[in-house]
Amino acid sequence: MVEIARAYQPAAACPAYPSRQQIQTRRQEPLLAFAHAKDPLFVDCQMRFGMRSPFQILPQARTVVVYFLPFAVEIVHSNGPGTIASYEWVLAYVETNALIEALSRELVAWLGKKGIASVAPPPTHNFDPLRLVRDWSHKYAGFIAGLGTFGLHRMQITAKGCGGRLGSLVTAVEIEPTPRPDEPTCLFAHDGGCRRCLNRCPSQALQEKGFNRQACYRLCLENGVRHELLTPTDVCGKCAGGVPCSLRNSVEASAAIRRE
Ligand code: B12
Ligand code: SF4
Ligand code: SF4
Repeated sequence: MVEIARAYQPAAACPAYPSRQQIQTRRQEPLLAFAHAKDPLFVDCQMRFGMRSPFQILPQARTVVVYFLPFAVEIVHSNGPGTIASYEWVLAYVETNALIEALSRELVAWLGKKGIASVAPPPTHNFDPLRLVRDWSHKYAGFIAGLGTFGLHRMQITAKGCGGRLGSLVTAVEIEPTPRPDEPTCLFAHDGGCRRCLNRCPSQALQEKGFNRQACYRLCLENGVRHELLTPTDVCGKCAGGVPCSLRNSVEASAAIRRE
């Protein structure tokens, strides 16, 4: 799958994805992880958050594949300063959503030709507009597959940080699950030593003990209006820019600095 993502040529089959010449977003190598569809944490996710189980998505599910497409370093850095989402971040959001949709479509078709049934939930924009939740969480799937852990900012922090986008695919093929990390990847979860993302949030949606998703969404929509030349969208990500976990597992990175 990494090979497919690496060698990816925009498919004419996906009109949402612009031709390669038009794409400006640069990304780092994708990360990939696998969870067993019967992992008990999926049941936990169903009970605690009302998520669908892999079997409700695909009755013959065996594996949940989760991938992270990290944005190029300069894109993540561009969203560090100020309170308005940078043009580069907004463009990366739009282009990477389109890439995930195209990738999902191609993977499902490719596996289908081999007789393997698969379903890929969309990257976003399928959530309940009032409650602002969806019944499938790429983040939770990533956590179960060992791609990363949750940060204080509620996003998933992978080995390449949180500055990028997640996709997942439920498939009927059996693949050995990836081990989950033993340690958290967020410095706050590790030893309470960081709260940078809270200070970065322009809408105060993000608090140590809560998250006001409506306030976050309002700001995301405002940014969408500012960047309306791109396409109507909802985007911010200031909590993911200019923080220790933007581009790396912040706990490992700070341990490495202490060792030097
Ligand atoms: C609805 C939605 C929103 C809503 C609400 C967000 C929210 N956090 O609730 C709004 C519009 C506000 C929003 C904003 C943003 N979003 Co959004 N959003 C989604 C969407 C479509 C569904 C999320 C959802 O409803 N899940 C259901 C709920 C119940 O689950 P959850 O939020 O994923 O997490 C629950 C559990 O995991 C659990 N949990 C939390 N901590 C822990 C810790 C442990 C140990 C455990 C076990 C569980 C646990 O608690 C959560 C329930 O409150 C997902 C795509 C998807 N389908 O997954 C993208 C997604 C979560 N968004 C994403 C991003 C990047 C953003 C923004 C930065 C906007 C931007 N692109 O610039 C902001 C960040 C806001 C923030 N700090 O979280 C990415 C996250 C990437 C990452 N590295 O984690 C996703 C995965 C899209 C993608 N395809 O990449 N988003
Ligand atoms: S900025 Fe600090 S506290 Fe916030 S999620 Fe990243 S590592 Fe955790
Ligand atoms: S995306 Fe923006 S508004 Fe939402 S929590 Fe992060 S910094 Fe705050």
